[in-house]
Amino acid sequence: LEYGPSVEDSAAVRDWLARQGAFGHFIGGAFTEPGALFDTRDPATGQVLARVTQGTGDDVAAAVAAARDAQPGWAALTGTGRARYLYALARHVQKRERFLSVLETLDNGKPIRESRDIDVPLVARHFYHHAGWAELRDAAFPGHAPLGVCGQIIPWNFPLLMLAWKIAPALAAGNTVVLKPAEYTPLTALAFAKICQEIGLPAGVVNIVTGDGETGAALAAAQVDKIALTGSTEVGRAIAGQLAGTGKRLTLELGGKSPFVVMPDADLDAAVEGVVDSIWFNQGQVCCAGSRILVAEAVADRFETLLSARMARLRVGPPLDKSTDVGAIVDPIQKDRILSICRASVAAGAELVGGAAQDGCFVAPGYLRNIAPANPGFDQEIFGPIATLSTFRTADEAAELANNTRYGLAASVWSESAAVATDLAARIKAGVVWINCANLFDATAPFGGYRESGFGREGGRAGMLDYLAEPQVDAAPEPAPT
Ligand code: TXE
Repeated sequence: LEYGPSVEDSAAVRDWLARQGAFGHFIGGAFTEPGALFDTRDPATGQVLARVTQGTGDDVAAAVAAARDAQPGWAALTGTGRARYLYALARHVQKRERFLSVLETLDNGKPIRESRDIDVPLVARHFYHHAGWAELRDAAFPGHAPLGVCGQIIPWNFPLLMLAWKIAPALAAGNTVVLKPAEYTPLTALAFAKICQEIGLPAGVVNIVTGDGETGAALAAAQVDKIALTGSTEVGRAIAGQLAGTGKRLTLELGGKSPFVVMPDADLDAAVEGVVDSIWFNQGQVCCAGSRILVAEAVADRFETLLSARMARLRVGPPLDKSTDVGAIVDPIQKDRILSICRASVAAGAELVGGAAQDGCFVAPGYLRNIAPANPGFDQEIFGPIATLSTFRTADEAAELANNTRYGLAASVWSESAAVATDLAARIKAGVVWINCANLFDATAPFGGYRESGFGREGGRAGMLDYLAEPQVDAAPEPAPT
């Protein structure tokens, strides 16, 4: 594998960061003067990468005002007019893909292979797809109007991809946006702001305000028409309370504890690879990670032997190294959180295989076995590279265990029989059920949850509808002449 970003690229990206000095917000098409600053660090080394502005209520208000001013002009463009900008964003993300994937890996700690081959290509794909929706909007959604100004709050696990999931449909529908990236990973959003300038996106259509949860709360309180959050269930609950009675639209994409069900007739080698993609991808910091492995008792021993052998071959290491499988956890706080849920699970009777804490922000892949549904690790989102492993005897029991959760974001079912797989899939309450695969994403497929995983959909037609207002119901039509 002699292509792709290398350590030399990382020196170029660090130079670029050093030249920027401190970052202000991106408001009305320009970067503001930096204000009170906070550090964003490389979790793999602990080094400060850049200093970024903590957004105040006034900053948020200025960004919302810029978005408000820009919205009528943006909505008045033809669909083809808006599509041209979305295509340009997609092409420029592709043009800068090496830069963006190195920057993402530095700020987040994910393996470069993932940011290069998954995150950044999916970002471009998302903008291309939604350029199509911009052109189709009036034909596909007659009478629908954009909502206006959308406030968007995103997490740190897929920083640029979550930005694309939020911004692309909002713009395609004719809205303008104020987006707040997560405090751990603001850098690719700021690089994206530079791309908006580069393609000549009209000022105020995209505004980026950096900061922590206080900035997010200020955005939810501002004069916006919609809030879209991807984040923790706790923050989702707080924002839902804050918005109650305001008439603002809300979509929430929150946590999960998704089942990964291995039926007795599954291809076990393939299922083990599925686990790698499911819970050891992105250090397990994935809302739809298949974090609860449920395996048929008849094949459980064989499956576990294959699983532990595969796990031992995963390389934990420097995220910029192309041979790394498991990179750094985003922040020491998240590492502590992972370890504390593991400790509580072991104290409650589970056995931890692998999963050792390592120096710095690293945790080896692992899984909790002998874990009862009452164990905290069975129910709590660990959000790290640690799965749970339990067994079932019948398909009924598999369905019951799969649904034994307060979440409902995703599930994955493994069987060589289409009938067995589809029967079980239909009985699992989750926004997406993958069969013989896991963590596959596409811009055409709506993504979202049930229960405490949130509501609203992102991607495809359903995702567009969440950025559009229902058509006005006209006065009763004239009665037909008799
Ligand atoms: O999330 P937060 P955290 C889960 C996961 C993880 C846990 C904690 O289990 O371990 O949450 O992560 C902004 N009003 N997920 O604390 O706080 C915040 O600044 C408005 C799953 O990092 O929810 C950031 O931009 N905004 C999840 C965003 O919310 C607020 C991804 C998410 O941060 C706010 C992330 C407030 N009061 C964590 N407080 C997923 N669904 O993938 C914080 N924010």
